[in-house]
Amino acid sequence: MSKLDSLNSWHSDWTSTKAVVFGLGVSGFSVADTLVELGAQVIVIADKADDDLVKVLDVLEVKSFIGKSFSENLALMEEFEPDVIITSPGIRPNNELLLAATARNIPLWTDIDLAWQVRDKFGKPAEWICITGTNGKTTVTQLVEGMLLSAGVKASACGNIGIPILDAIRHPAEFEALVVELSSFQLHYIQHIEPLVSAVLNIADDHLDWHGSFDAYSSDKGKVYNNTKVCCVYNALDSKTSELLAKAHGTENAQAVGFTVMTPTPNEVGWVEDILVDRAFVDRADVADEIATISDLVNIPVISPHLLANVAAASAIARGAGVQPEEIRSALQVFKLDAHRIELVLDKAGIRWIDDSKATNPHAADAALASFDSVVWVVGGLLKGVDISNLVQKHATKLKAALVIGLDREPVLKALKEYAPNCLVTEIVAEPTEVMAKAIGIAKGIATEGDVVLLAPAAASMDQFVDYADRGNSFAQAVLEENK
Ligand code: UMA
Repeated sequence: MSKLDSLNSWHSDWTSTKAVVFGLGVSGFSVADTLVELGAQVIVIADKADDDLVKVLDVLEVKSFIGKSFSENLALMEEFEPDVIITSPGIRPNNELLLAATARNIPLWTDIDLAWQVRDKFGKPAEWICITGTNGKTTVTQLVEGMLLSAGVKASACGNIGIPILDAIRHPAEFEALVVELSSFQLHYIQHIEPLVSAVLNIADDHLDWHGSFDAYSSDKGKVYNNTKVCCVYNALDSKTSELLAKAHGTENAQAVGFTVMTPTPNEVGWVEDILVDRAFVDRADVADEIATISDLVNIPVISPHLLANVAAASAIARGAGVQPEEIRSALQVFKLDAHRIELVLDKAGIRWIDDSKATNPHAADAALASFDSVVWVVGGLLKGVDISNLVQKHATKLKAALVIGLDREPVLKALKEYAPNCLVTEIVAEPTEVMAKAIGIAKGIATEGDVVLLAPAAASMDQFVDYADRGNSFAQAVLEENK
């Protein structure tokens, strides 16, 4: 039996455990901080880190080694003789230090694995509701959190959404349920968790450069279903999600429930025109319960098909976790989308200017483009090894114009030339600070009544902006400036 096997509780004796924390961002810091609280022996290794975090580690008397070479890091690890290495999710599996640790049979965890072991800090552990997918994860996680809160459950969203799960585990509120957004990176490394309810919302190309292939990416996502206790939710219109469920293990006692934007069949939650209907958590196959209607979504200015899918998914997940239909309806009535998700920036002279900067891959951009009929499209950025041609081909007829931003412009220009010959294409060559002003200036000259000027770049933002929020803000600022 390995030493780690006996460390299955917050209240285990962690004092003789040695852990290398690899990476010092949001999750790495929460891991080091938790291990200190547990009394374990910790060192932190990272290629780079914020000075502020290093200073806090100094106060906690944790040694950190930042920006060392691989051979220096390896020497540190060998001298320290860790029982476990806990990696940040963003670090790639082919990282030399991780490969060296694996070759030496040092177990590899992430913050999620540590959180699972110590989830009983306050006695009865919170139930975990785990959500993944290529797109919509954050919105569905927030919706489910709202539905649980509406049912009077002390719930918190955490994980890839930005709140490290260990912060939620240690929170004095003593949560009863954690709605855990899991990324493909976290799932790649994950060892063993037992969700109450789990869901894969959809699977499309993303992060292929990190995972190496689509199959590797999607099978990592499918790990979320393993050992689910009560309910596994899949997308009835995306057969890849049900295929992943079929391959999962430890789901024998869990109910499989589909969600859909179409009329639901038995065992599904979906939409019959404007009515959200439950045909899964009902007594008989021929019964359908109304959960809510579109008019309950009072705070959502643009109701897109993917929002309806997200609402159906969240409702299926919440019903699986025991939330009643009327509690779901109350949650929907107060729900607001985060910024940069099909956000209406301006509606003037019949032209709508919409910020969907969160569309960081073609699948997300597809959902945005599907919501409108005549589009002046702001597209491009870092493509992350993903091909954009299918997206262009699918929406070619509605593309009035395209303004191509970002570093990876060539493949976008090529796809537009080949598949959207009638689309007016402009390549935006400008300094990062000028990109949006230039693109929006041109869009203003092209868009007419009935058009939507849509920022849905189908690509990551870090080539020209700090992040997708910065890109969206820059779009909004340029739109308001140009329409003064
Ligand atoms: N580092 C190295 N070497 C490397 C890469 C990173 O040393 O080659 C170190 C550096 O110290 C760096 C740190 O690792 O500062 C960064 O770690 P990280 O990239 O894992 O990011 P964290 O700050 O720990 O944040 C992570 C998630 N980020 C990623 O998975 C990239 C956050 O999701 C998450 O909110 C947070 O943990 C808390 O759980 C963000 C994200 O962009 C939102 N996720 C991706 C997405 O949604 O597409 C997957």
